[in-house]
Amino acid sequence: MTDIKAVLRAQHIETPSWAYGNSGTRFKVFAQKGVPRDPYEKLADAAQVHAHTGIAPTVALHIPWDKVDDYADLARHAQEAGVGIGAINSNVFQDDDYMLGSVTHPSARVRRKATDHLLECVDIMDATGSDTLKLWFSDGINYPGQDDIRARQDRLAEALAEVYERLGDGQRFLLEYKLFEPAFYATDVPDWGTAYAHCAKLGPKAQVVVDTGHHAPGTNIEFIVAFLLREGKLGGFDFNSRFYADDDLMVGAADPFQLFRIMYEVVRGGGLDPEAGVAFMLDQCHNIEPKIPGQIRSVMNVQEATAKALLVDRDALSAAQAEGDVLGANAVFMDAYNTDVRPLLAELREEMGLAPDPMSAYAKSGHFEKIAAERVGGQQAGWGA
Ligand code: PSV
Ligand code: MN
Ligand code: MN
Repeated sequence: MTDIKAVLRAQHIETPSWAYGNSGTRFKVFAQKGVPRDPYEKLADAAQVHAHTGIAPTVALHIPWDKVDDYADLARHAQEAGVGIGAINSNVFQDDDYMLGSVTHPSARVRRKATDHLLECVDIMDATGSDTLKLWFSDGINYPGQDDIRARQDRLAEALAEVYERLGDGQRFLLEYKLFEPAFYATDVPDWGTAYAHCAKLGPKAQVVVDTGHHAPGTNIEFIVAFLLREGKLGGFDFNSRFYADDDLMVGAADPFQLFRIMYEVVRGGGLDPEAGVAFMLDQCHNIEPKIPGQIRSVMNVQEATAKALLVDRDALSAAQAEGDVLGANAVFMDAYNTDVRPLLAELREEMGLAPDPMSAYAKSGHFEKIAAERVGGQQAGWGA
């Protein structure tokens, strides 16, 4: 039988630097107390999440939201704080030049500028030791006929090929898809199929990232996960929750059962093996809730879903499936989901030298009071920054 605790101890969940900054809605950014004033302080906050959960040892950066003069210095600072630099997220969506697109823009000048930014992100990977570049394009069109859908795919393929060529040994890029927003009529990378086709053409260093908030309502995300993992093309997750669109709420908050189903397919496909290279990242913003506890809660939610997925009695499930025992198979699956794994995880944390409840441990630590007093004028997470 799988040593569930050993697997859970080895799981790594990456938190995003932008989750620690001030964020809000299209209507208002709500400033909170103690929010980081620079990327260095974001890393310090991420280190708190790791210190209390023991399983969040890396932080994703977003460029230029986390622009600094010396990235090697930032990486050193991260290490001193007890975390490492994870994925480098590119940003080709916040410049006036990108109104009609970035790498798929009709103008060669704008495409060059966008691709140069992606290449600069690979330079930052070199400087920080990051092995993953995450690409999300807001590119698309709002009106039928606005631009040539097929030509935009050609331009996308050209840019991706140039970035792919630039990747060094041990580096990869993850291509993220999103159904809609900010483009509404036709998005250039709208779904996993489009992302998969571009990545498959390029080779093993190109994989797909599944942002759980980027699908149409009712989409069977676990099917996508199973399929991509089977093809060796599941590079990772951007975890969050959605009720309506790209809500970016805490993972596991809206639909913990869906998260369990996703994690079951990860377990089933060997996606928790470190060699599988699946990155478990959070992509969220905490508009109304405190940031560090919001991240701690999110990490715990992924961990709980993973524990439940590991508890599925695979032998019993296979036997029921082979016999065509529909209700029996479903019962095996639901038994695992309905198990309260919190005592198991509390025990695991104590074995790791941590407090059994990271939420109350953080609340009691006095860290929030300290940063609230020290930091004045925290940074905005990114949008409009
Ligand atoms: C886009 O909606 C997205 O999911 C991409 O991953 C961006 O990098 C991120 O959100 C920005 O928060
Ligand atoms: Mn995302
Ligand atoms: Mn998103």
